[in-house]
Amino acid sequence: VTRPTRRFGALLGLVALTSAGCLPTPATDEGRATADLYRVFFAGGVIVAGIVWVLATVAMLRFRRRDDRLPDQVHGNQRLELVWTAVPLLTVLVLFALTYVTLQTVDATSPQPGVRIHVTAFRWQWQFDYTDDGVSIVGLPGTQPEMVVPVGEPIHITLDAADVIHAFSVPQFLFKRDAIPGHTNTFDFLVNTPGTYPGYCAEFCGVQHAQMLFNVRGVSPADYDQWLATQRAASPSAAASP
Ligand SMILES: [Cu+2]
Repeated sequence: VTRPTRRFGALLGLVALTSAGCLPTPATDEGRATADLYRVFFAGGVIVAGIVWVLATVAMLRFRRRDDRLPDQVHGNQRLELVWTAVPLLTVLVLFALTYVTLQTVDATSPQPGVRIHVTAFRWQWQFDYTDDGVSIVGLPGTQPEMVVPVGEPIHITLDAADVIHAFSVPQFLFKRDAIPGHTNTFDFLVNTPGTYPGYCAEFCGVQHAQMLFNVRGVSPADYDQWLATQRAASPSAAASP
C-alpha cells in the first residue's frame, strides 16, 4: 500500500468515524434497522465520492493543457457509456431494495403488542393513555411527561393530535412521525436497551412548541408492572375500570 493510498484510507476512516458519531445510538430494534441502512448509504456515498474525486483529479492533472495542439477528437465510447449508466442504476436499485426492506421492519406492527398506548399531542404537551390498563399520563406545561414501557416487548402506539399538526420524535429511536388532527397514525417500537430517551415535538406548532418535551423510559417488565400498579393506585378512577 502506497503512502497516498494509506493517507486517503485514514481520511475516509476519520470521515466515517466523525459522521458515525453524529448518529444517536439506536435504542430500539427499528432504530437499529434504520442505523444499519444509514451506514450502507454512507459507505456508498463515501465510495462514490472517492471515485469522483480521484477521477476528477486524474483528469485535471493528466489532461491539463501543455501546448496549443488540439487533443484527439473522439466520438463517444459505447462500453464506457454502458458502464456509467449501469453502475449508478444498479446502485440506486440496490439502495431502493434495502430501503424497502428496512421500511417493512420499521412499519411492521405486532398482532399482539406488549403494551398499547394512545398518544395525543396538543398545544403544548403530550398525553399518554395506556388504553388496556386505564392509566393516563398528561403532561402539564413546563413538565416533561414520561412514557414508561417494558423493554423487549413491542409497544403499539396510536398517534393523534387534538388541535394542530405536531410530530412525535425520539432521536435515539431514529424515528419521527406526524401527529395529525383527524388522522390516526399507528406504529410499533421495541426498546431493546433500558434507559431514558428524550423526545420532543418536531413540528412547529405555536409559541410553546419548544416546551413539548417528553421522555420514554424503558424498564424491565417487572419494573414496568410495578410502575403500572403505582400509577393505578394513584388514580382511583383508573383502578375502578381496569
Ligand atoms: Cu407540537
